[in-house]
Amino acid sequence: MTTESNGSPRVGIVVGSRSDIAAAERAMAVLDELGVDSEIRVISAHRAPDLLSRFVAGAEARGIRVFIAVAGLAAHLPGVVASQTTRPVIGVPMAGGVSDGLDALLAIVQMPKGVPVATVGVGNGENAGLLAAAILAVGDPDLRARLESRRASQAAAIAADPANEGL
Ligand code: RP5
Repeated sequence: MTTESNGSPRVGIVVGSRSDIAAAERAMAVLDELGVDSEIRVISAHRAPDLLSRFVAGAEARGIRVFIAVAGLAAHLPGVVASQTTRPVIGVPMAGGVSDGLDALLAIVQMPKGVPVATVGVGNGENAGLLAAAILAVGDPDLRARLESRRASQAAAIAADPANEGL
């Protein structure tokens, strides 16, 4: 298990392998930009199931409000995390394997009923971070304002593209 943390984390990001860490870092970067502290752990659901359970239980007690779980191949990590918490869990499928990420995408998005996992696009750590922030923003007006401002900047940058002159 490894920790990267930037303060008192509200979002717990867990990856199934070190090979997934770039997507986790993209989630952490966007959360950082929005003033949301997060942490990254490297814990395989099938190679270290007891450690994963300890992480989920301990994370909740430390104030984690939302989990992001990043995994490839059979990609059961997000579902296993969700089975142990009622906090929202966002799954990030990773490319690789026989169908270059389609396997992980279907594994995560096709979570059977009773225990939901939200799913973002293959490798899309940035959207996972933004969705985690949107969930937290429901009860945090300052964060909501920062999210709205980010959206406005994004739209302004597109409007400023020389191809859009005169619109
Ligand atoms: C999954 O298997 C991980 O999430 C990773 O995406 C994939 C490959 O893992 P490594 O072989 O790189 O450890 O458990």
